Amino acid sequence: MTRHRALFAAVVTVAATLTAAGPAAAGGALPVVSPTPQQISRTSADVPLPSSIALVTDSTTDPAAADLLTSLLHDHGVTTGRHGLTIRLGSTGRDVPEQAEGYALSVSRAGITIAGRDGAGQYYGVQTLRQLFVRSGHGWAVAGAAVRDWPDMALRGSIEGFYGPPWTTADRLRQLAFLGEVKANTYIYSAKDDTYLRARWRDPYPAGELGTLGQLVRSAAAHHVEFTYALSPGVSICFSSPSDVAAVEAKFQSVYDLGVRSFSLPFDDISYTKWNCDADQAAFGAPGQAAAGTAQVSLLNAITEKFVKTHDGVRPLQTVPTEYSDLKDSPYKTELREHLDPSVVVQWTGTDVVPPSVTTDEAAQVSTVYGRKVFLWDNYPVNDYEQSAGRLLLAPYAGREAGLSQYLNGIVANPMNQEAASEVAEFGAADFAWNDAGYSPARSWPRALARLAGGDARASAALTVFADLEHLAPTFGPTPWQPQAPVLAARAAEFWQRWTAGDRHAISDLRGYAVRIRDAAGVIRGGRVQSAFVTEAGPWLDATALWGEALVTRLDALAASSRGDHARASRLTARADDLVTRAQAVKTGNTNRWGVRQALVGDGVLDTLLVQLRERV
Ligand code: LTM
Repeated sequence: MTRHRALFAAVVTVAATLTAAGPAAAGGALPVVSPTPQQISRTSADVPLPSSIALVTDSTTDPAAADLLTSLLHDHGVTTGRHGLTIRLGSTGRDVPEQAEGYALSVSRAGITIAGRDGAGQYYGVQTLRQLFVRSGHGWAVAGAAVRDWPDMALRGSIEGFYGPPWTTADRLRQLAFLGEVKANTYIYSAKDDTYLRARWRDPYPAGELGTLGQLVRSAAAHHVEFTYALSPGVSICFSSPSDVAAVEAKFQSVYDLGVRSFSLPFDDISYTKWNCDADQAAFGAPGQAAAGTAQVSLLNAITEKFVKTHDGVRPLQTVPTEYSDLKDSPYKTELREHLDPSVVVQWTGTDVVPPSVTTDEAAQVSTVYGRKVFLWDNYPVNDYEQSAGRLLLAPYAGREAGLSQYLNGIVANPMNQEAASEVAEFGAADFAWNDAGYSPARSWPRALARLAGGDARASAALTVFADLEHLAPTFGPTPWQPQAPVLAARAAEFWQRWTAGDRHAISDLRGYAVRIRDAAGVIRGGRVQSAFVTEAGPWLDATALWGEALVTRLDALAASSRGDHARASRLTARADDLVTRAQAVKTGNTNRWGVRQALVGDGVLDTLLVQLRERV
């Protein structure tokens, strides 16, 4: 980041923070808007929303933005007509940022104006307006504000790129709506176990499958999300075979006809130092890294020439190289750097498959190695590998350095097999990709949880307790990049310090938190939390209730023994032992590559605390 830009970003961030949180001009603090806008300020008091407004559109108005605005108004009891407060929606207006997908929004008693640089900008302006609605008596008002906003990264969203059961159509439809809501514009369809994408990549889609894909493509467009179709032929392709190249084109054509305009040819997780046909040996020489690079480049360049450049509206082709998780130059990477068409977008996962962090230095280095800005395939919160077995990954999106937008052309998060649970981390990834300088995990994470809780404050607090117990973010090695249960661990440490100093009141303080753990599942299930999340998290919620009850019971046993009531202490210890056994027996469903496992809850912290407490009784 240049010094000027860093300074500007810092000023904007401070301004946004002050206006969102502190005392402001007439009307007080603004509601929080996510992703964090580049520029937002309070300009007037809240504007009451009448029962009817005049919606002014023109030939530049984006249909998806207009639909979203109309349903937003409708949901707030407002009809659109010719009279009342004026709302203008289009691509003309003063102050519109020059960046693609940017928008300017102003709300005052004179009216509301949303002017987008393009259709997406208009749509994002409406998504911001949605967050400025505030309760006013029995009705609604809109916070008086001026916003100028644009994304820092061109590509933002998710890649369904995990192993194990692919998402259902309902999951994908929910994901596409979610992406639009958080101003993310990319969904890459690359499920490893979707047979038509990888194992049977040559086979044409049956009519039913095509129908479902068409539904997803239309839904993506309605949410301003680019549906990127990723075909992985590397497991069996003969690179030098004209019929295999034609098979790739035919598969792309079949989804182009459904409206797909963005394509990828990933080569991750294949054996690239052996050929799938003898003809490749003749065409590219003995198998090896450099030869693999040449063969892949030949396909990527051919598809760019024969398909991307010959079809209207198609975006630059994307790929995932076979070497995608390091910074070292190699004969393979040299081939890509020197011969791959410069328009092809290259993905990279960081310095490892699941890196502990991603820095600007690393991103700068990798762009030198690949000869272009790269597109981060971020393996968080994916949970398809052994270290993640039995886990939901609900920690914040963190460890990505501000300034990455200078070196990356985008970020897509690889989610869990559980779609709704993935939205917690994805929310942060979208926030970061929109405004990396303004991003703070500590601010973004509670917003992600509050969103999941449907704005229900009690459920949001319960989700925070639950997410602390599902906080561990593993790497491919033994050391996690985010720790398990940091809040509970800190409370346990404080408890032992006080206990050792002879403070017996420490028990009741920790017991208060144990009750919150015990009750979290009930509050989440009884609150306004997204129902898909409640279903997905079912086994972990069941286990949490049992672990929480075990902790409450252990603390009661300790209290009894410290009062000298040993009979009660021993009864409670036996009961807690039984609860621990039952908690350990709760299994995940068979919804992951790793099959049925123990549903892990606060492991390494909660179980350790229970053992330590038992020893003191
Ligand atoms: O990360 C990449 C590029 N490929 C695969 C993913 O499909 C998989 O989900 C992750 C996590 O296990 N690891 C990979 O290597």
